[in-house]
Amino acid sequence: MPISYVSFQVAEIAFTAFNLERASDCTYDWVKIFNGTTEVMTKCGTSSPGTFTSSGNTAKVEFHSDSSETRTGFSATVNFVDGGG
Ligand SMILES: [Ca+2]
Repeated sequence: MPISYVSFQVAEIAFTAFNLERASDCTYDWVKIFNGTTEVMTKCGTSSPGTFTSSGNTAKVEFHSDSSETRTGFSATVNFVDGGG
């Protein structure tokens, strides 16, 4: 009897530029990345998240800024790739 698979896709988020206000605890301006609904990282300053790949078919990027210090922000590309299975 064959074993069937349901293929699914995962999100691949690649940050190509990243420059936010810096703070030791990222309290002012930040980017948070969620794997599904689970927060996996908070980044600020020039500490780029690099490339993040979700484990399931949902991910979220949340950006917050306050009223002071303007920088260039971030850019990212999102691809949905075959996660196997
Ligand atoms: Ca700010």
